[in-house]
Amino acid sequence: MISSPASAPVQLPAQLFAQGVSLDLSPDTFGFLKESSADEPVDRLHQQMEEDGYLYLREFWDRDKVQAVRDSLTGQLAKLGFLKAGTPPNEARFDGREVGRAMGNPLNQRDPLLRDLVFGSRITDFFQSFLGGPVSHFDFIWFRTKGHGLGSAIHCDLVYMGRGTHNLYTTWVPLGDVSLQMGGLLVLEGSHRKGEELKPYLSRDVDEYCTNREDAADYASGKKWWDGTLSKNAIALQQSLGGRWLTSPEFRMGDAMMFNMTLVHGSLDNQTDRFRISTDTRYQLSAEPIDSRWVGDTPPGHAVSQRQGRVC
Ligand SMILES: O=C(O)CCC(=O)C(=O)O
Ligand SMILES: [Fe+2]
Repeated sequence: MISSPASAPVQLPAQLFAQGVSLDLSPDTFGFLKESSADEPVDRLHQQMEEDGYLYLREFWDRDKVQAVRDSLTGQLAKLGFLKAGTPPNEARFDGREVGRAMGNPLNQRDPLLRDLVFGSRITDFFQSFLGGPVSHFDFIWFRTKGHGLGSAIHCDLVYMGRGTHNLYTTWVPLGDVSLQMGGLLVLEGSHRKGEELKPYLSRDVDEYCTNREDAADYASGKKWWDGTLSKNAIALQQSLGGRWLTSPEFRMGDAMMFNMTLVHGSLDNQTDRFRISTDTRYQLSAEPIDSRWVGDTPPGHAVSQRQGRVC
């Protein structure tokens, strides 16, 4: 049993896993995210972001609005044949076939309901006030449709999107209620303050390679790629950096989880027979430089054309 900030004690499942590693669920190594509200004064929100590296905003959007997006995406999954035959699409029952990683995910980037949610005025007004000026977002939307099995590897977002301003924020959006067993976002407490320890990692970029290394040609041609994983072992990483692993007792439709580029995170493995569906998107001041991999009608993303060599 462990207390969540605002409510009754939460009954934890027997085990929770990150990349197959069973987490230590004792209170000094595991806990729940602090909750904030978008209505708090902006100074308070800045302070919270500074302190924690994230803002977990409950009920940021109307549930109905998020449900409409979920309906659209589960409808697409059903049409594409990913859902168990004869089950209601809203249940998003996994049929054993993975939908694909964020880069190759077949869900529709242009879905108007989704774009209205993640790029609409509710969130852009929020960031305009939070950042203190007109905001832009990356055009690319990262879809996560995780069936039974491993969650996302542990990483910081900076290594995937650090070619523009680092004053950049991710918003992770659960498109359905996500139980502990279904595997929501998992963040390492205080890790955004570990700049010194993480310097060698944070100074890298997944599309960069060392021209003075033997395998430079393999990286330049796309034969090899570093996937940006910080660690495959959540326990070992926690032992070296400190902090508890944090998640929500239940991420609910309508919640928004915003965090900075240096917060260490991944997601819990999915122990259920349903897809965990979420998106993540990025916001920054329009006046600051933007990482060109993620803008335009068809952002190049991690295409080989984006590889850059340097002497390391
Ligand atoms: O949803 C996930 O599994 C990972 C999300 C993530 O890495 C992000 O939001 O930056
Ligand atoms: Fe991430």
